[in-house]
Amino acid sequence: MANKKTDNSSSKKIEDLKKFEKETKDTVMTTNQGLKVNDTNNSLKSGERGSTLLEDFLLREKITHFDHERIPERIVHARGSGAHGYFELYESIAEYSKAGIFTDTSRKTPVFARFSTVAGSKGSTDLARDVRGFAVKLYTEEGTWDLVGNNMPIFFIQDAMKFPDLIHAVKPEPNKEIPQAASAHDTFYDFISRTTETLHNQIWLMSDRAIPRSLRMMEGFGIHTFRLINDKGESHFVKFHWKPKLGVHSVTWDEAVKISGADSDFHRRDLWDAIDSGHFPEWELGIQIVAQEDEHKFDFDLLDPTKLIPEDMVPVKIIGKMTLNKNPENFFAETEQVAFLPGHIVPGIDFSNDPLLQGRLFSYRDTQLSRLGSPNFHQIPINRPIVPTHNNQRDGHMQMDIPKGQTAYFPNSISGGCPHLAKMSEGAFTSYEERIDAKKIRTRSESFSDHFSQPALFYRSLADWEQQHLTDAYIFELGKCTHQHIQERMLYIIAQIDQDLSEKVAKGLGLKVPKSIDKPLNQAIGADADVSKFQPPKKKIYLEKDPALSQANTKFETIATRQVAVLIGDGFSMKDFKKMTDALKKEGAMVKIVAPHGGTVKGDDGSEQKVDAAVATTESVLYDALYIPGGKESVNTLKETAKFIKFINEALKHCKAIAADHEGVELLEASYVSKFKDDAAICLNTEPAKFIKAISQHRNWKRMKLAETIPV
Ligand code: HDE
Repeated sequence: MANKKTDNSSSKKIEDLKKFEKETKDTVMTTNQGLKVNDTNNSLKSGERGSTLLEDFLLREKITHFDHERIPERIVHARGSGAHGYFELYESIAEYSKAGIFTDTSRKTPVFARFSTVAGSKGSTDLARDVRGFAVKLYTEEGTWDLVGNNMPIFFIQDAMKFPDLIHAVKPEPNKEIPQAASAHDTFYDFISRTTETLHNQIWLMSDRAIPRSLRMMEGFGIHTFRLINDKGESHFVKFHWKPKLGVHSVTWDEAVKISGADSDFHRRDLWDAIDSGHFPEWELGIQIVAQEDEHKFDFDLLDPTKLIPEDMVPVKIIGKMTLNKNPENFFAETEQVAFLPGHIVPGIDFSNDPLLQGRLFSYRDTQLSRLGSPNFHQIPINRPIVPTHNNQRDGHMQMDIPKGQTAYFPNSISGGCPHLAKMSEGAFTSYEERIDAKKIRTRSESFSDHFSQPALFYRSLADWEQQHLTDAYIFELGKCTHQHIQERMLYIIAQIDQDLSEKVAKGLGLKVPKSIDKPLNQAIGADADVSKFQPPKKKIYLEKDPALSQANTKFETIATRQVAVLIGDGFSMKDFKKMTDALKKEGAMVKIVAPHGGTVKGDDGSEQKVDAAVATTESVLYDALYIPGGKESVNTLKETAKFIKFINEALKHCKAIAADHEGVELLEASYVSKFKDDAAICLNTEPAKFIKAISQHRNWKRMKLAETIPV
């Protein structure tokens, strides 16, 4: 992660946005017509005690605007956080793509990225168990390219036609509007258990990927197979990956639940603070390339969006990097109004026939019309490309441009034939000429029928602790279902992925794994289809494990931006404090002082330290690690407040790194620490280096089994 405090965020897009920015500093209040206003507190009345006059145009303007401030939230991905940045290419991939963004290494392409949860409303919690949206708008010299992906490499369904069913099943139930931002309910599992194509994304949803530690610590995937087209018109299949420089890390479910109460803006705040403090998040862009002639060489169909290409089979080639270096100036104008469309592509990139992707190409433009209210949504500052646009589209609500001239049609002679058509030599777009010889048919390809092999590959590839988290998640989610027939059907289906996993989940639910099932497994097919043709076959094993699927194999290189709570009261040892916090800060960690009260605390040398949070206003789950320096008086004061002991016990339970020096160790002894012998992440009177190493490992999962016995 880059750490540049200087503002180098300017780009063609930022300059463009500046034209629309409005300062309030040193200005006089006016109406929207520029009339200077000297009272915005009182309406115009007949007499001091009213009544209010209809004449009051100032009241009417203010209230009318307020009355219409809200626009519909996104039907999915309503809650999101965005930031500006840029993309740089490491090396040209001209052999695959003619896109300028993939051939010109001298470019710094401006981007705007938006990360989101899927199911919850705009005001829901960040730490919901959910897929995260990972949408990137790349303002290229050849037009805007939107790569609208998720933080998981596959999707729940294979055909766009099923999207409304999926979303209606996961959203709050229509009679009572419960639960908010949660998949753990009857309607979701009713649908899942009858639509086995969902199982792969479903098992990812049960994994730690669904509760990221930070938006900066998650991968992004384009999911669908796309095409890259080179200047000879040749096509290669491609999958896009964003790999975070900080590695892929998650919190535990117990933390997620508690963070939702302690700070429901946890991810949004984390992204904002990191950029604000100059710790710019970075992701590398990777591609998996499959030659045209290899389209059918896999055990799965490249067009099936519920399948990933294991990195062990086709390695990810890293080609560039995205850096986010500027927070938005205004949430509504930028993050809320940004409109991503998978149909926004540039020459050198093209679609595949993935039936999910094809449906998305319709949906995103359509939804902007009800969300942003006009076909001119592309004129909103955040949505404007950085290159000029010219065509004969005219008028519409909120038209911002003033197109000149007598003609708005093509061909014309009056305006010299302009705007004239672009030649291929001028960089015109043309669709890849794919040969198609087929009958028109409403069906699902049988090559999409394998629904168990990849969920099983994912489960096998996980580390023990990840498998445990996933099992617990299934028990939690299915435990929230009130219909036993739904739970049992899910158990039968999970057993097709892994018998042992299903047995464990069944135990948690107090049920048995059924030996058979009444209805066909996959009911998501047409009424007149030959049902037997569309039932998922038994799982195949074409790869034992894919290491890239486990977070145990991610990067553990840095403690930059990790939040370290330092627990101190008056009289803390300044020597211990300085030695440890200097070392932590040098590595880029964020040191936060948590004390019995707000204001300042005094060290044993008489100097004062500003408190970041009084213990009553914060929670252990908001930090990655904690440190307690020595100082008799300080430690005695901390011991008097039970919340400090809870703070430590929760950090222990969540397998976090903990360090203490001198008398600080006594405070630890009041916690459950004595249960943990030889724990690599409990650093008592050690050099800072050991603590730093432990924080960089994210968590000490070796502690997990024992930590579960801590009753907090
Ligand atoms: Fe979306 N999706 N989606 N989706 N999606 C929307 O568009 C849709 C799908 C994704 O930060 C909507 O502007 C259909 C896959 C992201 O603004 C809507 C289908 C993937 C975002 C829509 C899918 C995504 C959306 C709602 C099945 C990962 C948020 C608001 C064919 C590759 C973008 C909007 C942002 C948003 C439709 C499936 C990712 C309704 C019909 C697969 C990241 O148009």
